[in-house]
Amino acid sequence: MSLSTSRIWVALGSNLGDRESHLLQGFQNIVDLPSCSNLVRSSIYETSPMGPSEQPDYLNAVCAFDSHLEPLALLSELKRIERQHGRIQATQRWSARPLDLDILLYAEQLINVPELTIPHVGIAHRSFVLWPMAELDDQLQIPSLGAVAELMKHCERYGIKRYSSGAGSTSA
Ligand code: A4P
Ligand code: MG
Repeated sequence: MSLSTSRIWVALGSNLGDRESHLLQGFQNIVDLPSCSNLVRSSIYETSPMGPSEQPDYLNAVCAFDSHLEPLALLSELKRIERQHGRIQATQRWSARPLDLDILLYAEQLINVPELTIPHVGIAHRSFVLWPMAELDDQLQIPSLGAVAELMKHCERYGIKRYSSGAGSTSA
C-alpha cells in the first residue's frame, strides 16, 4: 500500500552561532527525515528581531517538501532537529536561538490543537516568512488568510534584506 503525501512548508530561523550553517544544515536535516521528497528552498534573508530587540539579527528562510509524516510526528522530528542544533528550552518567549523550525502549512489543512496551530499563527504579519514563500510560489494561497502576495503588502518588514541566494532543491 502506498502512503499519500502532503505538501508541507517549514520556516527556519537562526540568530545564535553560525547562523547560515544552522540554516543550511537544517535544510539537510529535513531532507534526511524518514519521509521527505521534492524539497525546494528559498534564499536566506536577514531581518531585525521581532520581539525583544536586545538580541542579534536573524537569518530566515523557508522550504517546501512532500511527506507522509503526520503533523504531530513531523513536529516532534523538527523539535529533535532543533535540539541537535543546541536549542534549549528558553524561559523567555521569542528569545535568541540557534535554530527554530516552525510548520507554516500542511497541505490545505487547518489544525488547532494545544501543540500545533496550522497555518502558523504568525504568517500574515511576518515579512521573513512571506518574502521567502513568495520567492518559491508567488501564487501561493494560505488557507483562511488569502494570497501571500496580498499579505505582503500589509505586513511589518523587519528591515528584510536578501543575505544569500541559492534557491533550489537540496538533494538527499
Ligand atoms: N507550536 C504551535 N504551532 C506550531 C507550528 N505551526 N510549528 C507550538 C511549530 N510549533 C508550533 O514553540 C513553542 C511551541 O509552539 C512548540 O512547543 C509547539 O508545540 P518554540 O519553537 O518552542 O518556541 P518559540 O519559537 O520561542 O515560540 P513561538 O511563539 O513559536 O515563536 P515563533 O513564532 O517561532 O517566533 N524575529 C525574526 N526577525 N525572525 C524570526 O524568525 N522568530 C521568533 C520566534 C521571534 N522573533 C523573530 C523570529
Ligand atoms: Mg518556533
